[in-house]
Amino acid sequence: MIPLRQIWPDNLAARYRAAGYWRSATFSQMLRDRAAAHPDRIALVGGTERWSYAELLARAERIAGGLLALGLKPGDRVVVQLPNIPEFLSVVFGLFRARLIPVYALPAHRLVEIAHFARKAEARGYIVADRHDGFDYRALADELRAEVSAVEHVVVAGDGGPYRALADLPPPAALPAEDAAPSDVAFLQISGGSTGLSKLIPRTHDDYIYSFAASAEICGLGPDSVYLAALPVAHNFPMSSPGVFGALHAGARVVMSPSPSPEVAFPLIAREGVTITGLVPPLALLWLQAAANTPHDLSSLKVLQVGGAKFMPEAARRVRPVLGCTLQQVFGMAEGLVNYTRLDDPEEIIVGTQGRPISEADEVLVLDDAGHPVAEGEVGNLLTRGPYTIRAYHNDDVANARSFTPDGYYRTGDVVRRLPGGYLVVQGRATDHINRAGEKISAEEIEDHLQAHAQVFDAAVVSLPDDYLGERSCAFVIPAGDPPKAAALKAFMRGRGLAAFKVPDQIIFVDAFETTAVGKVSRKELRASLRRRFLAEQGTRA
Ligand code: OOB
Repeated sequence: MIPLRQIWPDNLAARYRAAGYWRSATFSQMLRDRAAAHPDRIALVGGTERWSYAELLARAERIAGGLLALGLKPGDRVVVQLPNIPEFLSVVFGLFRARLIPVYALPAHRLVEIAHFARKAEARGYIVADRHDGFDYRALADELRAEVSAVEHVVVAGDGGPYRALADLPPPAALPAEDAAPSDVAFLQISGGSTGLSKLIPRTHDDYIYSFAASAEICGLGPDSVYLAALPVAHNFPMSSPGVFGALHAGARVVMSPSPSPEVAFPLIAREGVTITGLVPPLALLWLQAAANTPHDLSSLKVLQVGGAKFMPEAARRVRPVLGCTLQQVFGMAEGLVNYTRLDDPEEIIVGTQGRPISEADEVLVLDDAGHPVAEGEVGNLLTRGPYTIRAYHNDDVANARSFTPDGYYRTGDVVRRLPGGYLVVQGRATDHINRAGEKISAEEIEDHLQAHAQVFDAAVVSLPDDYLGERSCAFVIPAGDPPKAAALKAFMRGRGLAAFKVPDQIIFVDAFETTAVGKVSRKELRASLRRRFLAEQGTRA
């Protein structure tokens, strides 16, 4: 197995420890400490379950022992694909306790993505829910095992069907006496996937615990806070900004919402006295609309976080008057750096910027295309390094060479302006991905799938502005002979086992792509020019 590593240079690591950013703690220790300090306090609410901190710990330890009894060995990687149910947290804390490595997949992922994660991580286990949102994950497990035979163990939260149910693990094996080391990789998170398939992001106990503990402080979390996990909790935003882990770190309560829709989330806010939650911009728009005449009492909500994609100032301005709470913009990335507007910032900053970094140790560069720093307020490429930003992806030399500078800065691909005080305004991005309501889609990956269709000669996928999604995906397709029906091409894409959000929203057939005199053009220029021409024809600005 390729070892998991995330290594900062010694001098920086020493600085991060000395400054107290890295606190030499592990996930298991954190849960044990909290359960010892306030065993009976409710940690987690979901469905009909209400678990105290002591109960969450007991369940995690039971799962840890059961997974080891199944035959998984410390160090093994386990793909976790669970929706927002309490078992998400008992499972991942169980994995940490058994020194197994979770690989986080989103409920929307399908065979293409899951098989990729399982192969890249060399996973031996797969933990899923029985069904969620009308989809049967046990059937996906069948397909995964047919494709990646190394995945020997499937465990199902709910009705196991042909597989082992989580509630029915074998009698627990002895747990490892030693905790992981704080500098060990705790889990693999997945990247937004700006080029090609998602990369795996190794995060250590030290760096991740720092990021959510500091986030919890910035977001004002305390024992009386109630965090609603509305977005899929496997994503970095609801997981750690401050998310469910930040809430547990603060001794607060986590409420799992099975869906982010106002119909499901509003009654939970009212019933549980939710004080803070996080949304992507399209959902925030939906909530603003629904809140205007809801019968549910939302007055407990103090902070609405919005991030994952750009929240436009006009919508941002409406949060306080409509919801009666503070907006907090969150601009983060699974690779590390997270920026927040602070709760007491002036309204212009809250509405008009995407916040500033968590830490004074976050080093931020804004560079022109030649690599020179731009003046304050000017547009440039964002690069960063710091105490919770990775230095390398797992098992991907090509991506590492492209995404990191020799002195360890991560090239975010985002184009920003930096204002006085370090506040960042996201202007766009340099890479060709589509940010569809916070879900990142690689143009390249989708073009590749389109080309697999017999009636597709060539395809270029671009983002188009969309009032609701922020961006939607549009595939320009040169047919090979008779063009297929757009609906048939979409069905073909779904049949490839891709997450549904990656199926192009719009397909436009064209006769040819323009070429330069030499007869070729970079994919990047091609996408840009197709997008420009289309928008000009529509009379919309790019
Ligand atoms: C979050 O993480 P990822 O890894 O899914 O996506 C990161 C990318 C950023 O590089 C940027 O392009 C975009 O998503 N993004 C934003 C944004 N927040 C993220 N673009 C504009 N405005 C924002 N507020 O999306 C993520 C991770 C942790 C916290 C929040 C979001």
